[in-house]
Amino acid sequence: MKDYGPKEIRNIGLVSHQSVGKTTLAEAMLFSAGVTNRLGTIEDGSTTSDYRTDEIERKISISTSLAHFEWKDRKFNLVDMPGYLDFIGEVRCGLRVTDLAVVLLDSVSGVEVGTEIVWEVLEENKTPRIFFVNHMDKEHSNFDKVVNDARDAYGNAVVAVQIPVNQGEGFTAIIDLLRMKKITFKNDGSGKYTQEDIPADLTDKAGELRNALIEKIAESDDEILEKYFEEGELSNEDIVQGLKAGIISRTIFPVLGGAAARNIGTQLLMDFIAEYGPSPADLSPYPALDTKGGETQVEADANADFSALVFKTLSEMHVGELSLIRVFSGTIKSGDDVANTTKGTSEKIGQIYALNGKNRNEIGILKAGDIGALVKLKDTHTGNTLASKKNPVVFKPIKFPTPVVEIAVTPKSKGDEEKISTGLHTLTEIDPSFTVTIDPELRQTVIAGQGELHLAIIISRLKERYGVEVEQKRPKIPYRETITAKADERYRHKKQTGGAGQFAEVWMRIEPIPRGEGFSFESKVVGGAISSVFIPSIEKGVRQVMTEGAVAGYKIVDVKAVVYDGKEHPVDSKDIAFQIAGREVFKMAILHAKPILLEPIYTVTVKCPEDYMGDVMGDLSGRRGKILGMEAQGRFQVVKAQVPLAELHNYSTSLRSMTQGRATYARELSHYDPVPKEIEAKVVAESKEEKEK
Ligand SMILES: Nc1nc2c(ncn2[C@@H]2O[C@H](COP(=O)(O)OP(=O)(O)OP(=O)(O)O)[C@@H](O)[C@H]2O)c(=O)[nH]1
Ligand SMILES: [Mg+2]
Repeated sequence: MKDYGPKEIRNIGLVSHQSVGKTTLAEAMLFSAGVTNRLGTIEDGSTTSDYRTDEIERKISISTSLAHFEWKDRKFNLVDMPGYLDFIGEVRCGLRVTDLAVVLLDSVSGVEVGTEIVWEVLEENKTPRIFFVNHMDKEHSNFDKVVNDARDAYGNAVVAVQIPVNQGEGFTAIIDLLRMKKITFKNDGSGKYTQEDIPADLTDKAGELRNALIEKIAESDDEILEKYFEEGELSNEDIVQGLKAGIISRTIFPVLGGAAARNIGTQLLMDFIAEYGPSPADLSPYPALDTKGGETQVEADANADFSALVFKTLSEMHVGELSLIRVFSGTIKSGDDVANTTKGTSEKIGQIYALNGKNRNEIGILKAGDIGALVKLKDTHTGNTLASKKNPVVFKPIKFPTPVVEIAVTPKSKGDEEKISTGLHTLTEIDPSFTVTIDPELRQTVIAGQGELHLAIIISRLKERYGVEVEQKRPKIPYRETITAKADERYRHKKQTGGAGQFAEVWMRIEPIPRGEGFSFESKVVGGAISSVFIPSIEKGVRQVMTEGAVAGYKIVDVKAVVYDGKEHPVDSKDIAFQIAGREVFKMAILHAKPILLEPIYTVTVKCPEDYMGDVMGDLSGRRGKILGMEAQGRFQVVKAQVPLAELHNYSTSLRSMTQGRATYARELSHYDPVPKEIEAKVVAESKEEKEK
């Protein structure tokens, strides 16, 4: 392959609601550019980017894939991201290295919830973008309606640069408003086309839309706008410059269309990107941080100091870990020594590859603006920065969404604990939108992610890669025990077996203290009834009960304990005896101080379209939730409520099905509240049952 500079590279990210045709579009581009010699399909599992077994089986994209090709003297890097909401973490990674996002819209459904969610990430990253209305060969396709839909949602920057001629079944022809020609594709998937003048019945519409487009382009640059007022038209040069500027400044979101599965419109899209799409040189410099966290920049220049973002690590069967990187500045070669500036470690660069799905091609060098893969890095993971040791810049970390579903896992066979923990740990490094917490208090390992499918995929990878199977359970709730009354108890511990005996007697008062204050321990023993050396022993015994619980095996909170008297024996009193007496007297006191259970209450924030608000609030109340308030936020309503954690199991899944996937939610621990009596009895009974097992 030719050596492409930062002006000639196009880093394209494909994003959309699920199943709009991103992977199929990537396939059509690769075929059109001659990288593949047949058009793969989702149906027979033969596409370049959905090559993993789980993707082929489920017919959806799960991981980000890379592909590249040459077109019109440009090098295109394609980043094909999944559309299914569970994999939004992949989109957050991929969009960090995208210079131009192609947002696919369905020719019938237009803007969907997945489009809205992706749009938020695009806005955060300020990514230039164009629309591609796909599925134009479907019945009821309506390009104009979709363009209007997008304009309603995203404003006047949305402007059509094409008109479909025969949308719906049998779709083959498109009018290109920049060339002012009608282009007719062969309907055999070859992508071959012929070009003619615009037919008479469409000249008026084409003329009108072209004027609107030219006006929009003129508005992107004051100088061009002046020319436009003087001459009423724009030169080709001005159009290229103005359109490119509008795309970069995000004042123009051009809309194109086609039918990827039939390879119709693909090449017009590729031509459009080659001509008007921003290059790394256009978007340079890129923001970075210096070693002290101060803001700095890097230039898309192959001769500058090296810097790259590891935007994704893939753990591939039989290959090991592949680190996908985008070089933002400088050049990297096999054999180079570079810094991992996120971790403050050093990495030696081995082979460097260009990828087309699973196919790897060793290239040995990667320059500013380009995307490729590294293998066998020691300790570098998703989101890390690699940079020259001379100028060790760091890129801002990738922002991952917090998990919304969780499940507790235990090994199916004894002895697999170690393997599971290593496996899960590696999987979180690959995909930080998934987390693992080992909870010593409840003795459980909890995995959490973006949806049930996300967790199912993690569990199947654990089996595939690490050979371990797990049982899944509903995670235990971290209840707390506390008291609601005072109590006063005495306990004598006495043991006389053979030689040395044990003796200790402790008198103790306990009382509740305000919520959140935890634990307080005091000694008011006078006259040496208990020697001061044994006071810490008593406290140790009490603290043991505080962590183990007295009622149902949960941590005790908000109790004050006072030792005020007792007895000791000159020979038999010792540390262990007072620990035991302390433990037992405290346990008895708790049981007599009207103990109750507390449960964690979460503040839940749900964002959804107005239409679903009633259902969402009704459901929250059904979950013992208290609605705190509601407010409008753009096209959405946001409701805040406090809900017990015990009622939030699988909430994300039911919220999705309740709202056709149009709602999202976040949650955060607020405080602890008493558990209602009937539920408390159940929890206590369950914990007894567990103990007896
Ligand atoms: N009729 C028609 N079907 C299409 C077209 N493009 C894609 N499809 C079909 O739409 C389905 C989804 O296509 P994909 O390429 O997997 O879509 P995707 O956006 O990559 O899906 P995810 O990555 O899972 O979100 C497949 O069955 C494709 O064959 C098209 O232009 N016309
Ligand atoms: Mg896909």
